[in-house]
Amino acid sequence: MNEHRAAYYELIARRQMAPLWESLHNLVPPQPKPQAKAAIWQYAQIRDLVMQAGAVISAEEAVRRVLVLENPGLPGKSSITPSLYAGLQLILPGEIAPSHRHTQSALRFIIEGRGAWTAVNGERTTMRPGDFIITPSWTWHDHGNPSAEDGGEPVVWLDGLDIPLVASLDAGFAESFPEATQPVTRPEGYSFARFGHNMAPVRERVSDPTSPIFSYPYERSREALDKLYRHGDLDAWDGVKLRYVNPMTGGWPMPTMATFMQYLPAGFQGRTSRSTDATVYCVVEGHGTAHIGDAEFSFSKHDVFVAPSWQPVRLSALAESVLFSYSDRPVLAALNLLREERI
Ligand code: GTQ
Repeated sequence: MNEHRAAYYELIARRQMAPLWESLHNLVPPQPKPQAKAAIWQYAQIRDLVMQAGAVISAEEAVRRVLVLENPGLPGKSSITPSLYAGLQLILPGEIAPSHRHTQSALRFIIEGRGAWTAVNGERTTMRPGDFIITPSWTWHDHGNPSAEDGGEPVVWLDGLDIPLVASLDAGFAESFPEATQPVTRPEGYSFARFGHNMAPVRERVSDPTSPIFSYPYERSREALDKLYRHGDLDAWDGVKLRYVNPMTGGWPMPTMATFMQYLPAGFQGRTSRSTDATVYCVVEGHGTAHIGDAEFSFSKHDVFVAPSWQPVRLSALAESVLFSYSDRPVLAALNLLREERI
């Protein structure tokens, strides 16, 4: 850079100004250039470490005993994509993760163990592997696990939150509930009875953008995928893929996060696609290979992997496989920034 320019840049920097022409191509790139990298967390390699967290700190002291899955391209950001967070939460028999609420929306995808519960709006939902559970923005929520005598076992789930998105908007609020757990005022299954059977209370108004169903049981999603596959509904890119819906709107279950479940038959070799919604996958069943950009990952049951925005993704299955996934698709769609390409 010539001296005249360098001196000028120093002068304007003192007035909190900078020359756009030095950064225009970075600020307005011809296509997305994600800092986030394709990455995988293989459960076989991290499970012991997740369980060891149980001896390091109690759920009560930790408030949330979670190992954050941090994208290697976003160091120090506690983010798996620029807008989304992922973590593995452990709750041991007899423990409680105390009640709080925050403006960030959360999803729980149960990985292993059963019998723990999460409470939202006075209703507890029992967790089972493969269940997709929602904690809507600004609702009190606590998690708990029955004692070992009552059949409690260590339960691990994937937390998906819009923490980085909310942080980028400076819109985070949080508070603690005065008690460890919120009062239980409704029987388990109450919300599902009201909204989970393709029916809804007659006089219910739609005012909330978040689905009134807290728990989408795996059994039902799995059965739907199975039936569609048997009928021959196999997409060359996606296998059999369904999105979860808010039954009151037909839209996404949460305002900021979309969730999906897909089935890939044994031997499936998917074609390549890409999209601007960076996506986090969790393997529910099976094993196979994910090609994401230049990366190639072998995935197995319970692994978590992430595909950054606009990176070509190609999935193949060695055994019949089921993948859960979530992304910020509702945000991109609402802002007219969703682009997809099937290659
Ligand atoms: O369970 O409320 O992984 O507030 C991060 C923040 C879980 C939760 C996380 C949270 C929670």
